[in-house]
Amino acid sequence: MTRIIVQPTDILGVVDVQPTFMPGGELPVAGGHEVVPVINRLLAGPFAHAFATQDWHPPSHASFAATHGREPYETVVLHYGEQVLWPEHGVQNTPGAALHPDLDTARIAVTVRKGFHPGIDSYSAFFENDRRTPTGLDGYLRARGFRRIFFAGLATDFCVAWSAEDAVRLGYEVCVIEDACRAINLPTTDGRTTLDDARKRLHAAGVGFVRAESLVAR
Ligand code: VGL
Ligand code: ZN
Repeated sequence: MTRIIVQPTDILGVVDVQPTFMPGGELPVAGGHEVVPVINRLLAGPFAHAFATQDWHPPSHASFAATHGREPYETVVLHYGEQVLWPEHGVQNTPGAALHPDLDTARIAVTVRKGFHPGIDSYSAFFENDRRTPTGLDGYLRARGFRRIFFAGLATDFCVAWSAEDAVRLGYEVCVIEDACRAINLPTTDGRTTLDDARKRLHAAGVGFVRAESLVAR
């Protein structure tokens, strides 16, 4: 099915397209680099407007396993709830934390940095992981009149999923461009994965799943 992009009110959300989340980076997502050309095609064609997010942690961030003397991918409870502990990644001003150098940023009007408060993580483009403290992106999007957000980037089951859920909660129409995303895909209970769980939550929230080639400009 073809979907018409309504250029004045549709925006592409480019989530955490940073070398730190790609093979060779600190928190590598399998195939993470493959989203770059797909996103560049979306930015050159169907979408006139885009925003980006950038994971931007201080050293010794609360989401880093080493900060707690723990191993990566263990889960802990912090003051705002459960937190997966990650290898050190997305450290401010390191090469891995830059937007990927091949990303076409011409149509990216705003980049929201997140996760810079030392004691709290931020997966979502809209709120810190307490799901209350805003990043300010909602104000920007509202002021510019955007009503529908198409998400692309990394990782499907964490920052893309949390952003998409919050966007629904804030009243946007939301789609995830599946082939413009890649997942971390951690095992959860009874043979499921974080990607299975994220998909289920997003479907329940009314998020649409689309493929890049189905999107065309009017
Ligand atoms: C992300 C884990 C930690 C993401 C960021 O971009 O999905 N995942 N920080
Ligand atoms: Zn992070």
